[in-house]
Amino acid sequence: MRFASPIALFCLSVSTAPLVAGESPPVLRISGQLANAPVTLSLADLKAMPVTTLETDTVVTDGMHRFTGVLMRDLLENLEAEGDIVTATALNDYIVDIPMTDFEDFDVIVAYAMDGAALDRADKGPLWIVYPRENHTELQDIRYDYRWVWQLSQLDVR
Ligand SMILES: Nc1nc2c(c(=O)[nH]1)N[C@H]1C(S)=C(S)[C@@H](COP(=O)(O)O)O[C@H]1N2
Ligand SMILES: [Mo]
Repeated sequence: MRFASPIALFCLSVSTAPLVAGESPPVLRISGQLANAPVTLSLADLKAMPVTTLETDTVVTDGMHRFTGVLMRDLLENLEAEGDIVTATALNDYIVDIPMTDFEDFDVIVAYAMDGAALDRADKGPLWIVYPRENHTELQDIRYDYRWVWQLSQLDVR
């Protein structure tokens, strides 16, 4: 594990079981205006944070699905992120700017599982930004659809 500091940070601010460093490979790099940048997190790091589940449909799947993950708001607060924009990058080099206000206004999650199964790389995984579009009609809009970054690999706060 190259960056040990995020683990210490999460232990300080989140009351969960201690993490085992190096248990799984990095899946998410977070850079930019943080207390301690960059931070590289594994799935184990994310799973050790408070869990949020969200039931919603999506524009690319049929019917309702139950997503499991971490609130973007919690993740960014834990890292003491300060900024107006989060630039999200995916494994397929898709890039989109997301206003920080989205995470204050809505319970947006970084999902690592759908319907109880891990999201795999061949199908939107390992991480997918998921909006609670079922609960907010204003989110049922193309402006938000393109912020549902699948195969998420990086966040840059500025
Ligand atoms: N990684 C990644 N995420 C992405 C995209 C993409 O090309 N790559 N397309 C975005 C856009 S433009 C939309 S409308 C939604 C749905 O895209 P899809 O139909 O290509 O799955 O996902 C968003 N997330
Ligand atoms: Mo799109």
